Amino acid sequence: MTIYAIGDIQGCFVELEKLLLEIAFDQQKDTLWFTGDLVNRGPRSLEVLRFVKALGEKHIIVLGNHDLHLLAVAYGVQQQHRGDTLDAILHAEDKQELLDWLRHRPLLYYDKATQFVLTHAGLAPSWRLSEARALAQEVETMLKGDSPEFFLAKMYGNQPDHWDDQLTGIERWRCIINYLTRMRFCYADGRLDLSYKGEIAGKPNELIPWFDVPNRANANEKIIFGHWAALGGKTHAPHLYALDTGCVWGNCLTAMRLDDGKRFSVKCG
Ligand SMILES: [Mn+2]
Repeated sequence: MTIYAIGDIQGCFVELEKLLLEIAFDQQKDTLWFTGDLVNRGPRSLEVLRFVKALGEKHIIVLGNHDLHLLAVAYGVQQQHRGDTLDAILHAEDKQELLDWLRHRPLLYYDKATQFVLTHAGLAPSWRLSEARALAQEVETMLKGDSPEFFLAKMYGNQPDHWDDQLTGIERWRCIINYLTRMRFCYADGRLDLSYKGEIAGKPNELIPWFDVPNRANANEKIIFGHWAALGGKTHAPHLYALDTGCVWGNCLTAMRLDDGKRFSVKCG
């Protein structure tokens, strides 16, 4: 069995099909992991959702910020943003099945056999893996519950921006979601900055990529993540595998074979 991890697709279904040809994907033998943000901004989110769901046990996906946004819009607690391309899903006859499947997906996946960690944005610098897994599960429990709309309605916001185990309720869950699905830069003390989205080269002095925060508690973990197209798939830090190569922005869609780290890419368009 071969496992491939694939970066942010964001509705680029044609490129996903090309990438699967490139890796000669065999549904009988291979498993696909996805870094999240399956949907939005690109043209064919509905087909991406249907395809990934139909993989059944041959896939793992962790939720990204755009996937959570889709859930919030679909449950009627958030408006679509300018540039959103979620309409086809919202009008699909299998909409409810797709949404139910999506809200039962994890925010963090840890594979015991390979010891890889998969999350959309990364892990808060202060979290050990065991803590991160427990915190992700707190949010997953809310999403899977009977009334996800109450939770989704209060999910949005940049505060609190610093993890503290004393946080409770929605503030605690929002902080967990922001670290797992929206994080790029932090301050040296691990506080999140959610405003600067540009290149590392042009960043304000006080900001540090989350994986470079000093004394990161999870620095020995092998972490696969997406979300950050401006990295171009590269980090200088060991054990970190950045897979968002900006397909929806006209760049590439990338897969990594877990066995040997070999990467496969297809150009967008
Ligand atoms: Mn994202």
